[in-house]
This record gives sequence, C-alpha cells and structure tokens, in this order.
Amino acid sequence: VRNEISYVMVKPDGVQRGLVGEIIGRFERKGFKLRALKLYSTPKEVAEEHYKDLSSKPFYKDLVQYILSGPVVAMVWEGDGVVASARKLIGATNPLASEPGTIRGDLAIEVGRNVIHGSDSPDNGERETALWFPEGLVKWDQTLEPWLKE
Ligand code: YYY
Ligand code: MG
Repeated sequence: VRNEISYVMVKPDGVQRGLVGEIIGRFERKGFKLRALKLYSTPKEVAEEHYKDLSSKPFYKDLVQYILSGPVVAMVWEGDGVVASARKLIGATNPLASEPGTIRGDLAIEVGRNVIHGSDSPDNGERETALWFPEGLVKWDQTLEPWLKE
C-alpha cells in the first residue's frame, strides 16, 4: 500500500454543529499523520476550483454556496492507503446510505449537508492539497510510528 496524502475538510455545517473535534478525533485515533490544519474562510475561487469537475451538475451552484456559507476546517492526512481509508471512515456521499459507524452515517442526514469532504484518489489528494494549502505542509516526526507500523 502506497504512502499518500488526502485532503479532508470539515464543511461549514460540521463547524457550526460543533463536530470538528469529533471528526478530527476519528482520524487521529485511526493513526494517520496530520500534515496540515486550519480554520479557513474559503475564497470563492478556491471553492469553485475544488468542485470544478461538478460544474455541469444541477447542484453545483448550491454546493459552492454551501461550502462558502461559513468557515471550514481544512486538513491534510498522510499514510499508507489514507485516501481509500479516509473515504471509508467518511462513508457514502448520501448520509442516509452511509453505514452506521462512518462519519456521515453517524452524523448527517442529507447529501447537501454531509459535513465532510475527503479526496477520492491519490492524484486528487495531491491536487486538492496544493489548492487548499499553497503554503505547504508541516514536516514532523510522529514518535508513535513504531507503535502504528511494523
Ligand atoms: O466525494 P463525495 O463528497 O462523497 O461526493 P461527490 O460526488 O464528489 O460530490 C461532492 C459533493 O457534492 C457531495 O459531498 C455533496 C454534493 N452533492 C449534492 O449536493 N448532490 C448530489 N446529488 C451529489 C453530490
Ligand atoms: Mg468527491
């Protein structure tokens, strides 16, 4: 399994609902390595670029408006297979179809208020990280690593 980074974001509803600690805690407890984290008032151009692949969808305008409706918590997590694993922790796009135990399955009801984003491929993990963190990532040694990885 390859080392990767995933761009993960608590959306404005998650911030407003006080779910930031709950959500970050799930990634922390899993053992992934945090490489960047900020509370962020998203510029319109960043939101539009982030979702540009969906720009032809009927929900695109509402989606961008939702993402701009308040601050987000932007983060980057690193680890072997982190992209697919984060998607599993997050659950299906439609929270009513998300398994219990996943973030969306436990904490959300509607697709338009599904509290969290996670990159859908390693390439998009890189692309989204560059978009949201042009300032770069934090380099640090995770001293717990020998207890997480053989
Ligand atoms: O990656 P993920 O967030 O699970 O779903 P995407 O298909 O990339 O869609 C991004 C975002 O768009 C989704 O989290 C909610 C919103 N959306 C929507 O409002 N209505 C849909 N039918 C599909 C997606
Ligand atoms: Mg997506």
